[in-house]
Amino acid sequence: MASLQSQSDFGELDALIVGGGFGGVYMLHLLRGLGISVKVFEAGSDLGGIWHWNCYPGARVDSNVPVYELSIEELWKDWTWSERFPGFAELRQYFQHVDSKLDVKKDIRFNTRVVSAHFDATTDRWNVKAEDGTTARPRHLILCVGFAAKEYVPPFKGLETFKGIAHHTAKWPQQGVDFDGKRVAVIGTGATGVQVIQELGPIVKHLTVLQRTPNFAIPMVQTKLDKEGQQKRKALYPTIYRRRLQTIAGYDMHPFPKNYFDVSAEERRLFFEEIWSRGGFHYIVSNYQDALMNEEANMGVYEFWRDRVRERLNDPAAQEILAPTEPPHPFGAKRPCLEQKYYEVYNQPNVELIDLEKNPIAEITPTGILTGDGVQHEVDIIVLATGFDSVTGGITQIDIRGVDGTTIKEKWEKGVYTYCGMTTANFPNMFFLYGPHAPTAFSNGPTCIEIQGDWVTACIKHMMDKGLTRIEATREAEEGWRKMVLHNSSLGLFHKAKSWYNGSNIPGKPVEQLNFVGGIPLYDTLCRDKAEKGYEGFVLS
Ligand code: N01
Repeated sequence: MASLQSQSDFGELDALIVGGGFGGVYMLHLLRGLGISVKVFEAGSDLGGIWHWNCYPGARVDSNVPVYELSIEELWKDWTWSERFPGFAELRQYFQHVDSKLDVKKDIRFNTRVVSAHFDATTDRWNVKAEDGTTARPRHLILCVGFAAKEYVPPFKGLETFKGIAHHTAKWPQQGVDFDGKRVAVIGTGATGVQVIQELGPIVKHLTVLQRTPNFAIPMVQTKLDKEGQQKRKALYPTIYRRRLQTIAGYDMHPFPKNYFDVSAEERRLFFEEIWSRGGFHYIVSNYQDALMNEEANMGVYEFWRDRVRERLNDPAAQEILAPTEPPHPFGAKRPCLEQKYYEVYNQPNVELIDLEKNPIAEITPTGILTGDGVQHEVDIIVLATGFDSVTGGITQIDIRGVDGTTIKEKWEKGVYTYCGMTTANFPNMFFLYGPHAPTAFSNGPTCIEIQGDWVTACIKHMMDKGLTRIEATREAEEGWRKMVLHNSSLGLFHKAKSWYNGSNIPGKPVEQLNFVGGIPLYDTLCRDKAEKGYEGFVLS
């Protein structure tokens, strides 16, 4: 079925969803079930959200299947993956499978970037405009833009003068880039940079890695999956999906119910070896329950990681840059990523590692990158793996104006206020999924999205049943939610790292925890509780 492309004024809708990734597709499916009029506007040319935009070399999910997929039986019952951690191409195929089952595209307008949404208090509707002039007047505006919809390119002096190819990873050309025989620089070693580096190191002529802060990357332990094995396990999928909701991060793993110092050094060693060998996020999520709370315990967790990594590096200088004696921040306080042979890349003769902490980028020249030591690194391609204005940027980049005309950007200029991590006062009938003050960064995406999608759908149904046209969080309720989010975070070590978790990766952005740290079960319970109490903290009319 072809998607909507011709109509430019959609008129009054019950709901408009922005974004066609996991969140948007799930919302569309649920809202159709209410029998209401609902459409999706998606900036990209196809389904997938983050998996549409992120097609850089090596792009792959750090969450394992089948927890990283929607729990809708119609979708999982005859879908199989080829790997435990699928790459972007297979994730895109999954979205096409979703369309073949749920026929979602017929209600999605692609190539439609929403640029403004103004609330009209006289009709309790949103006036929405897209870049190409498309308009709609939905009752409910549901932002499913993900946490990484606004990429960040640092203001490197001279970047515009570079004569080779330079792309941010989130705007990677869909047709790909030819790396054959090329000299490549990668700036940034977050989850994205690590994936690019391990993919390109073995194939390019020369690779220059420019690292500011080391990433505490842990082994992915990728495995091939076969169809038969997956089919056999499908009887367990409903239980697996139910258990996602009972785990702190919405996966299939729990923190170990003991403190680091409850056991002997030998016990710890054995335990670390065991969770290390499982791969995935086990070395963080399944670690001792105080690993992210107690600095001494955290240091022990770091040291085991450091020593494992150093064993894989031949050069003592590289060992100190990539896995320093003293960590720059607590282990896990900044997002570690999963790697496959990442560290071995630095043993290759064609790979050069630059420590930007000691030798920063002075400027980008027409033919390469000049570092502070006066050395010009000649390159043909620059990969900007420099991250995102995460969690809030995808929302604040849209001109969204609430009841009194204030924009969401203005409202969140000095700090984020949300209620239940899905709504914010002065912006009635607006919901956001996988955004600020929700488990977002600390959660498996589909788990968080399903909790929120179910909640928003129940809320809209409640309003329809009661003949209500407006719901708005109160200022008091969002003050309370914000306090709780910040308090929970202050109990751990998260504030001890500069990270996109807390906005400190973006110059000028307020530095505060942007995510709900309390875990999936608590978040789910709190949101349900508000609904069960008649939408406590909201004004409905
Ligand atoms: O972005 P990042 P990312 N000069 O912000 C460096 C998800 N993701 O795209 O650490 C030089 O983590 C910056 O340095 P520093 C995942 O949740 C998921 O890698 O600030 N360097 C850092 O090294 C992830 O956490 C998958 O010192 C500069 C890098 O750029 C999130 O997306 C795959 C700089 C940015 O790292 C974001 O990851 C990939 C400057 N001026 C990503 N400014 C999956 O598995 C920034 N940097 C789904």
